[in-house]
Amino acid sequence: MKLIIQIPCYNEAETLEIALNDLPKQIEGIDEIEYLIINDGSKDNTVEVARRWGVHYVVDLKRNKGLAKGFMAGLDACLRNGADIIVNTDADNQYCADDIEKLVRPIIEGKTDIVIGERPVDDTEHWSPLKKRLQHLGSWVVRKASRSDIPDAPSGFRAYSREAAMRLNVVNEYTYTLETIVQAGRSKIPMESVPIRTNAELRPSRLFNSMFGYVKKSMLTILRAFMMYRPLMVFSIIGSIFFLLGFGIGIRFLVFYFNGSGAGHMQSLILASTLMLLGFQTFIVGLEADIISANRKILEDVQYHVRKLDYDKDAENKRKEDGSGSQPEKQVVSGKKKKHGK
Ligand SMILES: Nc1nc2c(ncn2[C@@H]2O[C@H](COP(=O)(O)OP(=O)(O)O)[C@@H](O)[C@H]2O)c(=O)[nH]1
Ligand SMILES: [Mg+2]
Repeated sequence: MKLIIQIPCYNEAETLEIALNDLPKQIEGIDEIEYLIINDGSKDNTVEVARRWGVHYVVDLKRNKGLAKGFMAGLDACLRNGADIIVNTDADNQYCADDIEKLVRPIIEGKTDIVIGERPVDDTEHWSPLKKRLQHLGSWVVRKASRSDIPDAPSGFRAYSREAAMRLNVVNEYTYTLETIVQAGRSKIPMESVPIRTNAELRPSRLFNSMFGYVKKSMLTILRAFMMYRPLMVFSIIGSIFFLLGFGIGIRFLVFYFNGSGAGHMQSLILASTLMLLGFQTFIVGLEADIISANRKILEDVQYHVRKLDYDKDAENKRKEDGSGSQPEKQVVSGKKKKHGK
């Protein structure tokens, strides 16, 4: 069984080596551990630090594409290189690397496909009370949207089985953490959480630099992900609000009308019919979105089978290459193998 530990990096030259040094070299039940970094257009010498340390793979994106795209590019490379389990951790050594063992154990034992590390949010000293409350609120919304019981949704310390990684899709550009939980929950991919430890802060968070920006982007991401899986419900709620508002105003008009003063309330009649129409139209849009979402499920299924063929073939070739004793060139760019001059 092969484990690849991936680290998304954006200008992480200062802390990456500390994070890499802490990574486990062996884990019971795992035959081989490899290390991969995703360099997302860093302006510093992140790549040099990683190469000097001896990571097996560097996914080198020339321009910054954001954490979500970087994460997916990493998964792609891990799958092509034959990972049976993929662990994601941070370059700022935020997570206690010894707990990677706890993350992978339920997958090795075949109990689940995704394991998410639960940080001790309330005991994290360098977080403000507001940030702690927002983390809890965000996780609660994700639990509702995904119908799961994951206590710490924004945690980036996770393990995925090969099967689960092949099914994942991220369309937003901000973060993969929330969307993947909604997708896994709604698609009924087995998922569980284990408590993990965190380390002292080496640098401030890059993703949580503005409170307002973080909340806005997170809420939009969750709403969008939820709408992809339950569009009819969302549009029905919005449509009902318009319709009921119009209906109430219409009743009010009828009361006036039957009391003989209907002529003075024409505006109410227009507003009532406009709102009711709007509500009805919104419901129809919901039906259309529901059909699109059914198509998405079919597309996801097709995508899974195409990925399986593609990735399994690459992984098999890789195994043969490794087995033949030749030293394979392991540096990769965007998931594809790239030859480097010596
Ligand atoms: N690929 C990629 N990774 C990023 C980007 N921004 C941050 N990261 C990485 O994502 C991880 C989490 O970032 P961090 O600032 O620690 O956020 P936090 O853990 O949520 O507070 C780190 O390993 C960063 O290097 C980005 O734009 N692209
Ligand atoms: Mg971090």
